[in-house]
Amino acid sequence: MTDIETTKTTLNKFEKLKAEKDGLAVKAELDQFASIGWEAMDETDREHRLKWMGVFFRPVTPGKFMMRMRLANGIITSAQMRVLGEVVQSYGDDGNADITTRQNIQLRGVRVEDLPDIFNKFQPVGLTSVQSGMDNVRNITGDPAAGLDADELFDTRELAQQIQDMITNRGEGNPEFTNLPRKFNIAISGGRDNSIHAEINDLAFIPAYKNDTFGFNVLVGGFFSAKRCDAAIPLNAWVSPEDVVGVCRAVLEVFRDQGPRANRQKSRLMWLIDEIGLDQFRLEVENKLGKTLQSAAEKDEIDWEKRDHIGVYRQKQQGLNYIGLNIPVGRLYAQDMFELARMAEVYGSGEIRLTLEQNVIIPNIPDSRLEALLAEPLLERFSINPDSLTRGLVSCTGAQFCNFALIETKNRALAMIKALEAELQLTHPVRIHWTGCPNSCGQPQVADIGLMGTKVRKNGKTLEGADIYMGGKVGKDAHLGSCVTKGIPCEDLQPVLRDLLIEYFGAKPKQEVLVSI
Ligand code: SRM
Ligand code: SF4
Repeated sequence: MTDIETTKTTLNKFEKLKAEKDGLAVKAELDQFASIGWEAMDETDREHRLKWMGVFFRPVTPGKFMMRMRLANGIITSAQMRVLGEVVQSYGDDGNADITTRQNIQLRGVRVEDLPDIFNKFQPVGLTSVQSGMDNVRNITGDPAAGLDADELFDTRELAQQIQDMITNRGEGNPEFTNLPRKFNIAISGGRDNSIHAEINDLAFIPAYKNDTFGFNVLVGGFFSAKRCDAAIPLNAWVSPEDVVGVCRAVLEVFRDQGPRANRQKSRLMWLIDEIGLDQFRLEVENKLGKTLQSAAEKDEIDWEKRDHIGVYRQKQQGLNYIGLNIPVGRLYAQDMFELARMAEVYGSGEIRLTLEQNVIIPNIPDSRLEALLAEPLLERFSINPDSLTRGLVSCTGAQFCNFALIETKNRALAMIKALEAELQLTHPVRIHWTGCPNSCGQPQVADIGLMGTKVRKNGKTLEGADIYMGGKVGKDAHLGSCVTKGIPCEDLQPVLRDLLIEYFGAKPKQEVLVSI
């Protein structure tokens, strides 16, 4: 047997399906899928290849697909938001949308028969969902306050868009990067507070000066998976803003051409770095780039605590403000999306931004319009001043729509926070992240308190439960938290969380507060 034949016979299911037919090929077949319907479609096209167009079959709701967009730097216009609102509105009770932990939007309820129509609506407003799932590069994250923040060192918006355009051929789809060994995350930070969680990306750029010139230190290999979680490590490289897109391309080419593909549990970038060593990996990147990389700047400029952007903030532009609205667990309905679009147009510049904490920013509000905006009824639900636990709450999709989930997350997270806020008085936000399974989409390892779904046995019954993570530090000196307690049944979680909040986060029982007053 030749080497090629040996490789072929050992291809895992996912490598096989990519080798048989490029995922992006389904783009030309959408009309055909729409006419035959989801049940008649080839199973592999339906359950896997459609993800190259950002369309995800949901075994939990067969026939009602999820659609994951791409919003570089988390920026969306009011016209785009309205189009997304129209899509979910057309699905009635089945339709809604979620802001994701990568500053992005996912739509629910989508039917295959509507896909051609939906993509026709996306095109004129410049929306794309291409290459947002499976073995592709995920949404490119950047500072939520880019271009607004007087203290920023670099406005990340254009670079985030350029990286996305390079990877997706301006949203049309780019076969150069449709067959990576695994998913890939890229983030770029231009501020001082590491707002993009650089440490949990496969490739991240953080601000750093070299000889008084602005550029970025490069981190590589950060990732979470069910089997292994690692913070990104320094590549010992400093790049100027002009070289960022080129370095992304070079790293992706090395990953694509040399990344391990045999075992899906061992295919993320860090596994390649482990295999060939960091120095060799850096050399391979230089070879693809066609020039040598400069060594990293001695220190980076991440020296602030992470901000959540909830509230009202002055922009660097005289007389303008941005407001950050708390969207509980990121869930939006069509009417909310229309309202946000209207408010962005009436009070701002028609722009909306999303944060990694699943919240919304409306920028460019003149001083004279601020008061009227703050009186809008939507702000009663999407508060600029939420209670301390609501403010720091993040949750992945969970069992409502995700078949990997071991527990229901979003609704439970909201109910739990309400109950704890009724019991406790807190003086500062505590970041609680829920994730429905060890895949860690809700990033429990970056939280003050992280909750990871699991199954537990109690009184002879199998129940939904959670492992508890603590110690996640974001912003400067970011580091990952670790599991401190395993297998608490969800029904017993509230008192456990209450005790943690009292012991470690200065919470006081409300009755005690009343008595001491
Ligand atoms: Fe994730 C798979 C949802 C951010 C690690 N993730 C999934 C799938 C596609 C599984 C599935 O097919 O059901 C989930 C879709 C559920 C649904 O219907 O919504 C899913 N992931 C999400 C989102 C929506 C969570 C959220 O509620 O915000 C986030 C979408 C981001 C986006 O806009 O692209 C999301 N996922 C993350 C993150 C966080 C991040 O990127 O900062 C991680 C950990 C970081 C990382 O990837 O290194 C993450 N998701 C995973 C993994 C584990 C990857 C691995 O290497 O093993 C999987 C499973 C897989 O890829 O095999 C996964
Ligand atoms: Fe689904 Fe698990 Fe990701 Fe939550 S963490 S969205 S349950 S895959």
